[in-house]
Amino acid sequence: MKGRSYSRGEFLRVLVGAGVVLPALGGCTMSTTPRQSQGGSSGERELNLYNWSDYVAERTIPRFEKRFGVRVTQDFYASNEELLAKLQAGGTGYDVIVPSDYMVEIMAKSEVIQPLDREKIPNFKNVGENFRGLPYDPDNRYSVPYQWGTTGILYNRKEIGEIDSWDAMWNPEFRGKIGMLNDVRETIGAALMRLGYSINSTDPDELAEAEESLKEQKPLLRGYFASTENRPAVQNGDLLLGHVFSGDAFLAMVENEDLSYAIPKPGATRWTDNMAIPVGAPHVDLAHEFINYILDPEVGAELSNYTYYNTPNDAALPKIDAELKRLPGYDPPQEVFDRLQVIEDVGEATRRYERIFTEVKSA
Ligand code: N2P
Repeated sequence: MKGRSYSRGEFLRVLVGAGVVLPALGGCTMSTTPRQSQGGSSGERELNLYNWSDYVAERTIPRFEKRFGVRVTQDFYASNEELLAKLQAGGTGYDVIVPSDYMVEIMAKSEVIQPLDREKIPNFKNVGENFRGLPYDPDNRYSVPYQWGTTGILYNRKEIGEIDSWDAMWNPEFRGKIGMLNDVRETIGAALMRLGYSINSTDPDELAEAEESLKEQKPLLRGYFASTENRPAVQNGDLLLGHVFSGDAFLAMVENEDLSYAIPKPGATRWTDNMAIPVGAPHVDLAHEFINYILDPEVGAELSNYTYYNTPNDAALPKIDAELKRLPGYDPPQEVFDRLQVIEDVGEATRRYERIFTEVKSA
């Protein structure tokens, strides 16, 4: 490394290598610009971004601010449902949000996001064929892809040996050392897939079985469902197995070679996250500029080289770190890819999912 463009993992390794102690390493979220009320008298342009935690590169935002003479404020969420609830409560002032596949569809149907002006997003041309016109937004009317990845299990291979199925998360041997995501669709989805059902099942019997199986698993969990906490907990040994998004797993693996990532059998999630503009966004033009900026090849590559997620940007692909491409599971081989499932809007059954998750959590 030449000391200029570290990805996050590399940057951390350099610090650790230099003997710098990072007590907060596990739980840290990236530096954020605190959300501020309006009222700047300078006439400076503002953009309000609401994104998943740990989901931009260190330089993504500062560079945009500089290049466009803008001030960006950022807030963070840990699930699609948290994002939706916030928007439905109204008056958020957000300009750009980053929902996953099924949530784009839900938001478009419930009119909380607005159609994009594609003329203002010339870099859309960089988006790969496989990431355009996906079923949740067939004409990319409301959304353009941001990053993609899988959801699986980050685990301590040295302690428990190689694993390849969801059953490991239900193994009583690992009691107290298992962490599932606090995510209604991912967590019920894991239970459904373990039982051999579709992640999008709306069959009441299959869902009841998934509920039973999550209730059976619950005493084995560390105690609570968590999202951003699972990675650091596996890193510090509090968990042996954590249900995580792939980028989180890869970040942990480059820090500690005892850790591995499983894309479990018989099925696991493949997701695409997307940029969209809420209805009522105060800075719609600037929101388009931001979306276009993210789709720049350089910016897109930098983003994925830092977060360790995959890029849907074909023009960015040649700039993705070779080290990253070598990580097992980063570029799933065809036979693994074939068992991945995409979460879809389940319509009416959404309420049933919500009820099940609430009951599992309070069981
Ligand atoms: C980033 C979370 C990735 C989003 N911390 C999963 N869809």
